[in-house]
Amino acid sequence: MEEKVKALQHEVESFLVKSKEDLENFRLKFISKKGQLMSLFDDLKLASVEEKKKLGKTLNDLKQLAENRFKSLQESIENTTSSDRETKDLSLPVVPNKTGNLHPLNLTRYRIIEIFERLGFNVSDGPEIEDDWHNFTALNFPENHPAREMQDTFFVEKPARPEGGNPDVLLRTHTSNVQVRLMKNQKPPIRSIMPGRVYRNEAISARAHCFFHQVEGLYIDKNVGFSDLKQTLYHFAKEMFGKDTKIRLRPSYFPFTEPSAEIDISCLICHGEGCNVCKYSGWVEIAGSGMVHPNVLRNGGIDPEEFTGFAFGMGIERITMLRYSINDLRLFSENDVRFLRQFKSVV
Ligand code: 2U9
Repeated sequence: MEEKVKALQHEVESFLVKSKEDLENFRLKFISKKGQLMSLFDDLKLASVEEKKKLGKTLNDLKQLAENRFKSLQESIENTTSSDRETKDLSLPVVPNKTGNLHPLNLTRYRIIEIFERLGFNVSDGPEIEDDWHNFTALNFPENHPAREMQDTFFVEKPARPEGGNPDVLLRTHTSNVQVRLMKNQKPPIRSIMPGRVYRNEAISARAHCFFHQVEGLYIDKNVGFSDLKQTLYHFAKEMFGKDTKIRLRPSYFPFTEPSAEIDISCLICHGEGCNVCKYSGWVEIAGSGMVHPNVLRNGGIDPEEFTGFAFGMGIERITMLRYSINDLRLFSENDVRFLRQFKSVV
């Protein structure tokens, strides 16, 4: 019997418990009334008085040992969930962390910057909260131009005079304010693009938003002509949309350029055949442009007799929508990861 007790003690100490089932087996074998330990207590009843004296305490100690070990095994099994232990294969390769990716508007912005930087343009930045002069007056907007109305522009201050009139501080409606500041601070040659956020007092829909992003460009030097404008935007269109892209210029009007032209590219979807993206015209508009108006050059401190320049402007949202076939402007500002995860992280 002594040997049986010793063997059981060894088993209690070395019994391996890795799961809840193992723990239950431990309980059945060493703790439960029908287990091996209890049957040794039954055997002890039949032993001699001498043996009872000798083994009674040993068996009680073993019972205590089994109960203590059961408690500590139970705690450690509960702390490590069975799903962790039984479903994780530690030999598997590590699952890569899901890193974020660039917003599609940034992908387009970086690509536009890349194209123009290769043509020798640098990138300029300026304030989003602007005064009337830099946003409108310097750009040859007449006093009564509709863009200056409250319905079109977000004003930041209240009217200075009680009788009304527009306040002086506003959220810029285009990035042209940066070009005005550039002309004031830098002598030609100026060859710069201005990407940035602009604000207009518009109701939000699939086709319009109260804020969006533009890239404008300005090139001022001696003898800059309309052919430079045309060639630059032709090159841009081919780089941005593919080498088979055609461009066409349509006459237009802006207060800050004269002559002015809208730039269309051949439709990327139907290649000129006609589809609902190009409204069956074969062409889609990507930018506005023109030769900088002499009044604007003068307002920027540049002599129009000595220097000429061209300027252009495009909506980054519009270019991105054409590039990725996106049909709703609101997707850009909703931050829905199901939309955002569709774009790769490389420009
Ligand atoms: C200076 C002189 C000239 C910038 C220009 C446009 C034409 C134009 C629109 C395109 C789509 C705005 O985002 S949009 O709605 N822009 O059509 N912008 S020429 O001309 C300038 C700017 C600054 C000093």
